Amino acid sequence: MAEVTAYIAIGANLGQAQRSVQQAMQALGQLPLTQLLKCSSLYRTAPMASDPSQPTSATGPDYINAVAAIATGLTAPDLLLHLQALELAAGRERPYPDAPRTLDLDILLYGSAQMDSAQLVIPHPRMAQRAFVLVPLAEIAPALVSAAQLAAVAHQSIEKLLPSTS
Ligand code: PH2
Ligand code: MG
Ligand code: MG
Repeated sequence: MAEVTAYIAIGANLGQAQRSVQQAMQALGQLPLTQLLKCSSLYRTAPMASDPSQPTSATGPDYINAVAAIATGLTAPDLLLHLQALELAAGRERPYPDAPRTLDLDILLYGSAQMDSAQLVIPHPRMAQRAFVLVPLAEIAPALVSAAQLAAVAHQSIEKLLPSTS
């Protein structure tokens, strides 16, 4: 089975957010055909709007964010289905865009794949605009994030909470 290294962004800002993020990391390692390779530290970040022209759409408590690296034999669409099942199991609801959430799991990178379907766009189209993605990604995969990319998001508030446990 060919294995691909994929990077998953983890976020939560409802309920026991730190716990949800840590549990999600463990759950990623238990997906079929999948091993957990690396986890970033946990970070506290202010809610950001997905659409910068709608800055008020991001509301609610601060997020806990992290990034995990996995090796997986799942296809990207199958990985997405498993991530959505983990979100649902964590009580995820989707009342409106950027609504506070108990768990969000986004595929950032899937090997060197590029895809653009109605369900899945890889690399994640907004990753370069988000310190809450780039900072933890740079922690576990420094070669994947340039200094210029980090500088471009340096004004966004992000606070390292807990060191990585792996
Ligand atoms: N996720 C979003 C929108 N805004 N803001 C922060 N700080 N962290 C997130 O994970 C996040 C967000 C959409 O998924
Ligand atoms: Mg997201
Ligand atoms: Mg998502």
